[in-house]
Amino acid sequence: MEQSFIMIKPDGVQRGLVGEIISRFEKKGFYLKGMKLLTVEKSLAENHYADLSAKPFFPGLVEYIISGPVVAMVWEGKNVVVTGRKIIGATNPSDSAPGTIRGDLAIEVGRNVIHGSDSIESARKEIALWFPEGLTGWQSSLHPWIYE
Ligand code: RTP
Repeated sequence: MEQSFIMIKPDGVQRGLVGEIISRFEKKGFYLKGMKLLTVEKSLAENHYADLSAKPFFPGLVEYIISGPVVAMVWEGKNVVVTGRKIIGATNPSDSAPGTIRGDLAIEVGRNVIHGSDSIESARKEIALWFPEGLTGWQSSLHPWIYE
């Protein structure tokens, strides 16, 4: 089944939003397949955001991601990549709809609380990058109550 890499950024951890964010994904019906709290090495942050390395905000973005612990997660479910992005909301919280994580919990683009993979291919790469040790292979007993 489809998986997405979701990361609560340092501002989300520092502001005590971990439970709130996890709750939104859990309540939707997605399965938590991997989770760890870690302080990010600069090389990992640069690698994760390599596509943005030419952007003027790149150095600030890397400093932000390494500024404190993050919660790295893998969530699983039907259409979790696209639906996860909808739950998260637009990149700039000024444009994020109320009811989304960024729309409800953030103000500035450079402190937008959470990352979510933007495609199935990105998710595959990001999960391999952040969870080289692999994932725990549990299955939810709630499956028949979430999927027809
Ligand atoms: P993310 O990768 O973190 O989920 O964000 P995204 O796909 O919604 O947006 P992306 O364009 O990939 O940008 C990655 C992160 O860079 C920061 N950013 N700052 N100062 C700026 O103009 C600016 N633009 C983007 C944000 O933290 C964004 O989430």
